[in-house]
Amino acid sequence: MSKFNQYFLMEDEQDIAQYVKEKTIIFAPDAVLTVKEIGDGNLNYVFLVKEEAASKSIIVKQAGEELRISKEMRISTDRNRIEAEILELQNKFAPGLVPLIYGYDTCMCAMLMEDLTRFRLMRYALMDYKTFPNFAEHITTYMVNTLLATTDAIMDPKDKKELQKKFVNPELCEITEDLVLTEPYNNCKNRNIVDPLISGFVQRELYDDKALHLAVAKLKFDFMTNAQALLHGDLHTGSIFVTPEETKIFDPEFAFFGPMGYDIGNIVANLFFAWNRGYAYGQTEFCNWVLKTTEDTVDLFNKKFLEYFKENVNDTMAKTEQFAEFYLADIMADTASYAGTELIRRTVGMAQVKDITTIEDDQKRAKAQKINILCAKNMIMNSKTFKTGKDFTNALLKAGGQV
Ligand code: SR1
Ligand code: MG
Repeated sequence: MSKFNQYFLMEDEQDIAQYVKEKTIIFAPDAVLTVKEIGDGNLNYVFLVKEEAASKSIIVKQAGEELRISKEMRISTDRNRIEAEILELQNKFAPGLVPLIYGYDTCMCAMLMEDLTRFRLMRYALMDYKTFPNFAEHITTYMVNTLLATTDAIMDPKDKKELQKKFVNPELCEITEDLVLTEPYNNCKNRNIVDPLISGFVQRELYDDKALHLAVAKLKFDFMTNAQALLHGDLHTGSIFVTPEETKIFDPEFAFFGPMGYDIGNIVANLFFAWNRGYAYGQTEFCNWVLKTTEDTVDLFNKKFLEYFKENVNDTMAKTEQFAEFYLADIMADTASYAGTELIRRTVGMAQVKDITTIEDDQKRAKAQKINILCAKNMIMNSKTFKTGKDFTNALLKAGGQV
């Protein structure tokens, strides 16, 4: 019997080589393979498998029962199935913008996917102040096509409910409910990581601010109950591969039906982390590109949303005049709010971002963290006033001027 008929974590590179030979028709039994673990996320193991002689390569991604970020955290390995299935679906909605999936193995909780190692992880490229002229165009097509297409306005509500059954994702949603929408405001599980230089600021601005707690409590319950669209669920710059020409969005294991502003807000916040790093290191040209890209992302999303809505709306009541604009205004308010929660959780929560943590100068790092928090609070507390790209970048620049 094959050793791969019972789940175990393939930590050994020889296991991976044997696995792909046995379980795929891509490599012959005598192929000479090189295997390298290239995973960079908090959850899974990712291997690059290459057969140099035949110029073939694939990626194997396996879900472990314990998370990489913390051995105490155990979540269902079914997340890998969710990821493989949603990527196949998204490839229909947004062709060319997600990696190709070659197969999924329910026993080993492993998926085989297209090798994208010619791309760079966007977070690291931004940390080197690289710019990507097509990014706003690509990410807005991806978001409009995957998010709006899975709402009740466009999709047949019965088909949508069938999809909802497939993408119920309680354990990964719980991670977000805890790490993004609870702990940053009270440290109730004692897992926050607060830079000592800003501990007084965090106490005052986050832990003691009751009005903020109420606003975030409302957001948490919106996240848990508003099954608006099929989200990526963790759409940060570590879930995006880029080249100067192309963009691929991957790693949608947190996918579920939720408020679409959560995805859009994550993009905005992660662009702001890149800006903050550039600002700390005096990279003016790069910072201007980030601001322009944020504005283009919001404005193009609005434009493409209304076009897509007009062309594809099916629900009779959703065709009512001004409904699309009303729906979009709510999405923009959610975008501002969830950009705020992402900025805050990556600054004081358990899972932080290298854009900020690697700012070497203590004072500059503290300043970046304070900008994140002040900008976030403005976006959460005044979310309904956020409509255009400039509204978002003005909030960031205003926070920068206050610190
Ligand atoms: C315990 S997992 C921590 C974070 O990593 C993932 O990428 C998600 O962002 C999650 O919140
Ligand atoms: Mg991830």
